Amino acid sequence: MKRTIILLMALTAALGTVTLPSAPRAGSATERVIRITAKKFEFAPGEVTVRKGEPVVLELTSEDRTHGFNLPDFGVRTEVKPGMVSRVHFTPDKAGKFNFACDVFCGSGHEDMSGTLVVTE
Ligand SMILES: [Cu+2]
Repeated sequence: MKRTIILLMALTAALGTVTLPSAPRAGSATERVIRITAKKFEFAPGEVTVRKGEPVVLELTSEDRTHGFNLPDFGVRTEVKPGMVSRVHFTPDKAGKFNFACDVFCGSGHEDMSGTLVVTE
């Protein structure tokens, strides 16, 4: 009986030490933050390089009017409005070069408003 109690106490202590260190969730701390500015009719930077498997958060702002940011290969899409920061989170799971583009008509020149996401192995 006494042995059972000691065992239980040991187990409780062991479990306690297992659960404690994971308490504060790292969350966005491991994400790489990439800032992209949108304006007629370009994204800056126009080319962004990330690593496959590395979680990223894109922080998009607009310098003039509402634009769109569409990166279809990774299912990423958001609107970019002046005075606001639009955040999109994703983890690239394939390497290569992928196009992103504005998909909110913003004037003549809109068709050329695009950029490249380079994902390295
Ligand atoms: Cu546009």
